[in-house]
Amino acid sequence: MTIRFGVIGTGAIGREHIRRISQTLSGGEIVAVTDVNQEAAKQVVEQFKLDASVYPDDKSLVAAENVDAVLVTSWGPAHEQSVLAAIEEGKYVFCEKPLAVTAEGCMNIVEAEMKHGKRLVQVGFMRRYDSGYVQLKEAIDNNFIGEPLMIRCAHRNPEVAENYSTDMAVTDTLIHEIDVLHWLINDDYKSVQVVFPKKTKHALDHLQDPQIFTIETESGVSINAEVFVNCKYGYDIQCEVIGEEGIVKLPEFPSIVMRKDAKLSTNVLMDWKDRFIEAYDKEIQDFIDSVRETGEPNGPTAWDGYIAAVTSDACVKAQQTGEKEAIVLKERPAFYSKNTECKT
Ligand code: NAD
Ligand code: NAI
Ligand code: ISE
Repeated sequence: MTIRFGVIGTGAIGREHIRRISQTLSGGEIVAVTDVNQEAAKQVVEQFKLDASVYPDDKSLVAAENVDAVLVTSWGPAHEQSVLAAIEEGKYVFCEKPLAVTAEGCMNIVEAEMKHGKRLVQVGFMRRYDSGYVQLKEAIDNNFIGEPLMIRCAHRNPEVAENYSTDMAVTDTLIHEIDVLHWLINDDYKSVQVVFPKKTKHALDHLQDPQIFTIETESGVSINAEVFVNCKYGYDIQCEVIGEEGIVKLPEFPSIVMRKDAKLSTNVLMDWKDRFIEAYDKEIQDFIDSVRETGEPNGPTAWDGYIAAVTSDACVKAQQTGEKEAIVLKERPAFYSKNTECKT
């Protein structure tokens, strides 16, 4: 059975995912698209030569009879409404992060999915499919470094759009670390504090950049996470876990090694699309395969979306207060007790 996708939001990542589903992956096809900018939706049909209908809005797309699964790649504040509409219709849904922009919105989705009675939702936290993070997790789970004690990580973008605001360092950017780090060390977050170091001259007036988040986990692991979105030199993701018996660290992204003009160098990527290209392929292939084989998606759940939203709310509060803010989750429902195993 081919999974027939309807896509809501045909912007940057919507087009990327349409390309991968129609040209790279197997078992899926694009049969419907919509975007608040209807021209963008029409263009995508032409650009990728899709045999797909253009719908006026998310509700009509979700209701279309030939749509089996919905891909939500609109901007964050629109996600909740589209995901709830998909659940209401009993359709599978792959939703880009954030699942919803508030913890309450994520809980609405969690409750709707539990009421439906089986899993329909997967959230686009693709780092769990990245081979570097998968190797870190294997090493930690196999006790290679003993108990993790500290994590040092950095999320650096060369630049951001003018509308990128201080809170988006959390809701748009740090959210990937928020999701992947608790999964990596099998722990829960307890508190967060934020400091703003000296500001780069490359950031617009309204944006604090860089920012440093100190997150403490329930077991006492201390996480130091830098977000620096005007770093200029490249798109750079770093993560080092320091344990009682040793250290594990993400590999550098592969590059040829160059010797020229008395210099030894390697390339640094400039774009997130390239850094996680294999992880994006794997997460959506896993979604397609799991739905076809088991009738449920297998990757990051709506509950993972909720954990990220609660943590992200505390991080934004900590940006505003300068104080240490508590991260308090509701109890995990039995419905989400099974640990997801991302097929990589
Ligand atoms: P974008 O602005 O390029 O595209 C968003 C598109 O959605 C636009 O075409 C816009 O017109 C459309 N849209 C907005 N609201 C809509 C609605 N209610 N109905 C239909 N269409 C709507 O943004 P993007 O960079 O593609 O990001 C989209 C989403 O993907 C965001 O949630 C973002 O956080 C996420 N994202 C994730 C990653 C990742 O690494 N996982 C990377 C980039 C973006
Ligand atoms: P974008 O701005 O390029 O595209 C968003 C598109 O959604 C636009 O075309 C816009 O017109 C459309 N849109 C907005 N509201 C809509 C609505 N209510 N209904 C239909 N269409 C709507 O944004 P981008 O970069 O593609 O990001 C989209 C989402 O993907 C965001 O949630 C973002 O966080 C996420 N994202 C995830 C990444 C990842 O690494 N997982 C990377 C980049 C984005
Ligand atoms: C973008 O939305 C992403 O999700 C990228 O992975 C991230 O690096 C970037 O900072 C975000 O804007």
